[in-house]
Amino acid sequence: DLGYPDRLNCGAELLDGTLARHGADRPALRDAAGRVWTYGDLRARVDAIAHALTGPLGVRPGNRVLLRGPTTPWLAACWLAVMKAGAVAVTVLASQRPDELATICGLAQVQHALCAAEAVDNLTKAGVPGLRITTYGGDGPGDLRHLARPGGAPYEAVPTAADDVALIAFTSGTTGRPKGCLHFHRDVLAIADTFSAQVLRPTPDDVFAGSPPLGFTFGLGGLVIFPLRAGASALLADWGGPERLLGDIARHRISVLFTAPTAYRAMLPRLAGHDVSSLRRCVSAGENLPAATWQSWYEATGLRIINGIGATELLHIFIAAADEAIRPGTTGLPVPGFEARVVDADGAPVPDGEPGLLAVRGPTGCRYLADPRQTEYVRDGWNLTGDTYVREPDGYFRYVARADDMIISAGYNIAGPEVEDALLHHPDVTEAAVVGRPDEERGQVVVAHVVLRAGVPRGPDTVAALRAFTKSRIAPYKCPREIVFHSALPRTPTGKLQRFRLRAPDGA
Ligand code: 3SK
Repeated sequence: DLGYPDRLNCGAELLDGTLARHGADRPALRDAAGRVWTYGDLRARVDAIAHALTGPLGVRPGNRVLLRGPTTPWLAACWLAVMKAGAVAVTVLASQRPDELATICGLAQVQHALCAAEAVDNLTKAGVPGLRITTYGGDGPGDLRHLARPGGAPYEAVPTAADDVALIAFTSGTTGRPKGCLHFHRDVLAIADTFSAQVLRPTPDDVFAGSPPLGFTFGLGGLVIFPLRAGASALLADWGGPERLLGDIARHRISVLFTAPTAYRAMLPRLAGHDVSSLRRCVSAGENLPAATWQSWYEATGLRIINGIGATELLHIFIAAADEAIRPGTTGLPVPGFEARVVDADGAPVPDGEPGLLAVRGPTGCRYLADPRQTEYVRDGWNLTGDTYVREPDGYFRYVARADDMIISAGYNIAGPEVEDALLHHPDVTEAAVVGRPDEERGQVVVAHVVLRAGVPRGPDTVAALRAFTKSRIAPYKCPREIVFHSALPRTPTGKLQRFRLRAPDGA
């Protein structure tokens, strides 16, 4: 029990509560150009937006407000204003196309949108009936820049109930079918008071940065909710590639980094020449972190990546480990406040050491927005994440594969990620995805899709070298029969690998 009162507004807690504890003059958010908003500046902007929302824009508590734009302090301010106004934020990715936006607006019954002026075209093209769109960061008279000038009266947050819906987050869907997940005001604070406070343990002097967008709850938590709850600050800038992130780490003295395994791999060969000495915490989630990536980062920086598994359904990370508790190659232990277990197809726990489906429950539990798949993914209060895991006898949870990604070849069960980890230990491999391809004789055969380091030839010698290397690390029956080279692997807008695309007959 996190002991929250019945009346709780997460926006007021994150902003007014933190400001009362730490003062108005400390830095809160900074943008890509290095402009800093103190907590006082942020509150003035948020309160002005909240007044505009509930005044001229006509937003009422419970109304759904779509938020769309690149990662900037403005977007975070809009989110906080929606929270304080007691409305419901529907967060989407800036990259989402008109059709996707129309679907989301329809499912979530969105009435209003706050949209970065530069991103408004696709939203207008979505043609959502009755949607009232207000831009920010533009010049027009109806833009929030004019409607919400800081300096007016403070905005008294709407006294929402702790279990009023604050946020509808859509899963990016590794299989292309998004689902809307409802989260309460108390859930927003719960992720800060569990994973962040108890595993990450930030201090008010920390400076956060990372790659996930705010339309992905990994980013919203790691770059807005966690720093604000801790009285710390965050750089809010779009992902501009590994060089840019490394430059930002040095320039802004970033101490807490949130990103995904691919970004750690992409930064590794570029570390020389960049000062990353300000980093003290590196978090990886969004995908399984192979032991090879953890090890290489540790050898290059001396920093132990905090691996975690999170889900939009649970809002943020629910299994992780930090510092001495880290066991590379495992995800870690349930975050305090969460319970996890490994179950069979009927929901019965399987013995330690045996693979099964990961089930989790905790303070942020999952509720889908009117989706018949609720019963498929949530059983008896346990959320089935769709991952195959093993619970080791010491209680650590080890990732095996996405549940539908197990390869069965000639009667053997093969976990693609184990083969990927073996390939990633090879210095010429920068990305690997291993899938099964139907085969008359064996049921399936193992096919590796690989991105090579720049300049490495894609010929048969490389194939033979990679196969021999893999065989030296894992049992021969797990080794790829075929290796296909790519310049990039297919990913969702939030960076998750889309193995289903690689399994398609053309393997595109
Ligand atoms: O979906 C994920 O992988 C994730 C990871 C960490 C935090 C939140 C999410 C949604």
